[in-house]
Amino acid sequence: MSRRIDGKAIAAQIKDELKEEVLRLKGSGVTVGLAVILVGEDTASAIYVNNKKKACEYVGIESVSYELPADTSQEDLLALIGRLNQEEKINGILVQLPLPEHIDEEAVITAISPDKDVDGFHTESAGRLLVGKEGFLPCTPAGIIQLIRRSGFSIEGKECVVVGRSNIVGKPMALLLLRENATVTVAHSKTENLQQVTSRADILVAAVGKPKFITADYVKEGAVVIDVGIHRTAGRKMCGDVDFEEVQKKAAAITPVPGGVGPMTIAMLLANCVEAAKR
Ligand code: BQF
Repeated sequence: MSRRIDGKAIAAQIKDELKEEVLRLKGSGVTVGLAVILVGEDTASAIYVNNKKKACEYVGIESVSYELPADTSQEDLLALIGRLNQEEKINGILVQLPLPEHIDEEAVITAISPDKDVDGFHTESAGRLLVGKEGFLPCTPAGIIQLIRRSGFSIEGKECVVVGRSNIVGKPMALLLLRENATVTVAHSKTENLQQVTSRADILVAAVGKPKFITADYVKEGAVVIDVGIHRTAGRKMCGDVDFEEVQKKAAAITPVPGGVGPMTIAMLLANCVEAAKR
């Protein structure tokens, strides 16, 4: 039987730390402001944006939200970002992804001032992470590092396998683990003998995008298993990329879905906003 890593509790602890810091900043005349932009009305995106706004309110970050119609032109969106880049009271700008088909996500993300890139998706932020310069870290991978550390596991020297190579999770996750002095393997949909590769992992990060894809056969006895996936089953229950029931019998520790990585992503967004205001 394994330990369940309580992401919700660890995120709550981080939010309480941030709340105090926001209060301290207010005392010295500094406010923290986040602009949240949502284009169209994707159901999941609306939920995520709502989670972010509520979390901001909790820690005392002033969030201003822009909910734009699905047919908003790229030009109008870029113009809004241009104005927010100039606004002193806005420390962070978040554009909720995915954007409607007719909008070029890369163009939108790079329009955000790197100083306000609290999602850490700008090529400038990615470049900084790659070469080891200070910058905003993508929230999900940064949250996972915190989750592992704060549950008392060490990363240095460990064999880590990341399954998935997206710009938002897989690639930055690998870089952050490397920065923590882990030995890192990035596996993906074209990896041969995937089970053999993942079975080497002391720390396994699953960002596959397929419900319950990681079964016990993919996991080494005593591994720490981090589940990045979020899926909804036919019965409206949530599940991750990991078959929790099966894998928990074999792992030393495992994150649940919900209540694992998700809340940490939100906590790291808040941390980036506070950092942006301090700089
Ligand atoms: C939880 C996200 C995929 C694609 C775009 C708490 C969130 C989720 C789950 C949340 C996510 C996932 C977000 C839980 C933000 C994380 O209790 O398990 C919070 O709001 N997330 C997003 O903004 O965009 C996504 C996943």
